Amino acid sequence: MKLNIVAAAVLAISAGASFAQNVVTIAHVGPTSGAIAHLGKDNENGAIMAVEELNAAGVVIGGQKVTIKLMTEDDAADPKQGTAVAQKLADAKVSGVIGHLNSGTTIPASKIYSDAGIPQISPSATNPKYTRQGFKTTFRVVADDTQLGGTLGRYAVKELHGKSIAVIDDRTAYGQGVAEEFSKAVTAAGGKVVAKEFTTDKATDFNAILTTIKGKKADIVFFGGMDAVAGPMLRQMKSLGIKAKFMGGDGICSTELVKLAGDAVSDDQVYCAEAGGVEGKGKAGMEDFKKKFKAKFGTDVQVYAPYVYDSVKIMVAAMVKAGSSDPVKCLPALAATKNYQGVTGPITFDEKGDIKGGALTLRTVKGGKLEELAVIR
Ligand code: ABU
Repeated sequence: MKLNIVAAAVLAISAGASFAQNVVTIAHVGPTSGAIAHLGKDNENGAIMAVEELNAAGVVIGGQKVTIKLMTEDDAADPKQGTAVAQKLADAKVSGVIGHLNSGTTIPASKIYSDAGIPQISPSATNPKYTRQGFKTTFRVVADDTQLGGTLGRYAVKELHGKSIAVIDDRTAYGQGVAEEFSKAVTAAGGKVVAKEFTTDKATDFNAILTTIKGKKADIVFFGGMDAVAGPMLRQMKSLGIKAKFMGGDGICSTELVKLAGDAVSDDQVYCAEAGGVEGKGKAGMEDFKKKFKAKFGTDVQVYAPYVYDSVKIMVAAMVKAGSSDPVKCLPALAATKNYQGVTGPITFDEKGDIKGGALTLRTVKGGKLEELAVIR
């Protein structure tokens, strides 16, 4: 009998089961290979930092001291690889998933986590569909593309006084979605979209679409996509003599964009928005996080590492509150997260699992650095 219990425990550990053990396994998934590996690694580092801090402080779940184990997986920003990783994590019966980074991987993976009953918090996927599928397992700690595209579209017309606006997207769930919301908001604000072009998230040559846009005399170019594509696009705009302002969502709002675009960017030419933001006293906490992050990893935060950090801590706080890492017990506690004071600001989930009253941070590039213009709610 004793032997059977030991054997069962060993079996559970080798199968990756993480509840009812003194090791609780949480997974992080993002693209740590490919063109946006710098963003995936940024997110992963946020998870590593949170887990190390939790274990150093000590975590007690249901009266038992536990160690949080972080499983890190690479989805390469590829929907197929994303679902393969999700199935692997479901089979391993992880207690929770933080990720994925891209909407194009997060949305298909969420069905697998939902079927397995595993709670998932995305720190960066902004396509609204993610939390609108009726799943009880999906949570998001950032604003969505409706808010991002809508705010940037209004800003383009009302503040930047754009008259002829060109829109490009990369045909991903994120790029296409944010570009559509941007276009709608431009039109609603009385602006004119003079060109709608598209590329892919792997393209490197944009001369044909940029030449079309030049012909339409666009004064603003909006790009729905990621920094890895936006950087070379900005360089090609410069070589074609296009002096238009360049806008994008959170996918281009990274420290890497400035490096990728190099001297192709002039001051006040690029405008982008991060799908979150802190104000007032919250700023000191964020600055402190960024300093600790740089000291630990030797690199600046790209965009979403602090949101991953908060996501891990919220997930563990829900387990502590539920007294169990069993997703069945933890999920209601996670859904009930209210006014959690994270480094990214206060977090309360609405009935869909979205952050209530999420903020945006509008930024521009000045002197080769991303500078904050405003936090908008
Ligand atoms: N939100 C920008 C990057 C991630 C995504 O939604 O695809």
